[in-house]
Amino acid sequence: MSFFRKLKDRMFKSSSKLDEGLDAIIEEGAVEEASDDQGLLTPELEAEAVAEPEREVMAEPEPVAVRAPAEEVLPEPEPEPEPEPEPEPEVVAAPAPEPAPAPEPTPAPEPAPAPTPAKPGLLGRLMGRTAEPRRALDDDMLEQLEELLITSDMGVDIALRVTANMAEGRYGKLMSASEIKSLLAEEITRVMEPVARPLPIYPKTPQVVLVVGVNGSGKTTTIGKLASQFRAAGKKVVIAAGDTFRAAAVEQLQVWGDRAGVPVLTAPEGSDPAALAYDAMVRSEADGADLLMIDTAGRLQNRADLMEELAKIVRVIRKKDPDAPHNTLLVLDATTGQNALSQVELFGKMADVSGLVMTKLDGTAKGGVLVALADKFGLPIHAIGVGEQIDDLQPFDPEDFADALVGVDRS
Ligand SMILES: Nc1nc2c(ncn2[C@@H]2O[C@H](COP(=O)(O)OP(=O)(O)O)[C@@H](O)[C@H]2O)c(=O)[nH]1
Ligand SMILES: [Mg+2]
Repeated sequence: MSFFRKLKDRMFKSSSKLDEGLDAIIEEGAVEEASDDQGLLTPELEAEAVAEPEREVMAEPEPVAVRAPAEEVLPEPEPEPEPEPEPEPEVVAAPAPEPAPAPEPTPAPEPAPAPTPAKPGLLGRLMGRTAEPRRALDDDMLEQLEELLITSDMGVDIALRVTANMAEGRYGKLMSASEIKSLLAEEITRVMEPVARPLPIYPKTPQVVLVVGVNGSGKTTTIGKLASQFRAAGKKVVIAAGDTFRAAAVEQLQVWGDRAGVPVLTAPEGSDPAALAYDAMVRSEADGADLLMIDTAGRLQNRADLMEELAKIVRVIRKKDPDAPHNTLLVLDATTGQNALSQVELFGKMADVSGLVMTKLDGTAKGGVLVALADKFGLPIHAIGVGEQIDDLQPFDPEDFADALVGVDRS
C-alpha cells in the first residue's frame, strides 16, 4: 500500500467531505449531454471493473517523520512487510468499499440512494474516464466552491484566492469533478509546499526541543513517536517529563519512553519543571545525548501561570546553552479545526514557536485547517500524527496531503 493510499484512508473523513462536496457541485449543474454511463456494461464487466486489480505494489518503505541531516544516512528502513494485506480490491475514493462482488449478476454496487440522472455512480467514478458529468465554471459554481472550501476549515482568504486562481483562464469552461479536484489539489499543494519541512537537526548537541501545546493536543504522544524515530535514525535521545502538574502525565511519558527505548527524566508531582529541565540539560550533556525533548504542561485555564512556567524553563536552560531551545514545537490537534489558529497566536506570544506538529489527522473532517495555518503563519509543519501508535507520525508531504484532502487519486 502506498503512502498516498494510507494517508488518504486515514484522512477519509476530510477527504470524503471535499470529495463528495465537489462531486455534488458538478452533478448539480451538470450539462445535459453528460448523461450517466450506467448500464453500459454487462454485469460481468461491472464486476470486473469493480474488482479492478490493484496496480500499486506493497513493500514501500514506511516513511518516517524525522530525517537525519544531509550527511547522515538513515538506517535502511526495515522492509517491514505490511502487517495485514489490504483487502482486495482497492476501491478508489468510493464511500463504501464493498468487497469484490461475486461475478453473479447482482445489481450494480451503488450504495447511494436515488442517484440523480447525471450521477455517474460508483462504477462511473471507478471508470472515471468516460462520460464524466461536466459543469460550466460560472459565478454560481465558484460561489459554491468557495462555500465548500470555507466549510472545510481552509478559511475565507484561502477559499477566495484558490477559487479565483481556479477560475483564471477557465471561466465558462466545462469542468468535470476530477478536473476540479486536480486543480484544487494543485492549488493546495502550492500553499503547503513552503511549510513542509522536517524538524531540522543541528550539529551542536544536545539539541533541545521544547514541546508546547494545550492539554490533550498530543504533546506526550508526539514526543514518544519522535523519540522512537530519532532513535531508529541513530540518535541518542533524552526526554524530560516537564508536565509535572499531573502524576499521570509523567507515567504516560515513561510508558512512551520505554516503548521508544529512551530514558525519561522525571520529577515529583508539583515540582518546578524548570528545575527538571535544567537537570535534564546537565544529564543530556553528560550522556552525550543528541537530542533532549522537553514535555510541558498545557494548562490554558491559567495563561499567566503557563506563560511564566514556559518562560522560566527557557531562562533556565539558557544558562546551560544560550541558544536553547533550538526548536519549540507547537503540537496542535486537527480535530479542533479553526481553534488551531488561535492556539498558534497564543503560543506564539508565550514561546518562540519554530514549527508545528498536527496530530489526529486520522478521522477528522477538519484537515483543511492546515491550509489556513500554512497560509496565515507560514510556520514549518514538521510532521503529522495519524493515529495513536508509535509509528503513526509521518513527515508532512504537501502533495499527498492535498490529494488526500481533495480526494484525488493519481495512482
Ligand atoms: N487518533 C489520534 N490520537 C492521537 C494522536 N496523537 C495523540 N492522540 C491521542 O490524544 C490523546 C492526548 O494525547 P497526549 O499526548 O496525552 O496529549 P498532551 O496532553 O498534549 O500530552 C491521547 O489519547 C492520544 O492517544 C493522533 O495523531 N491520532
Ligand atoms: Mg502530556
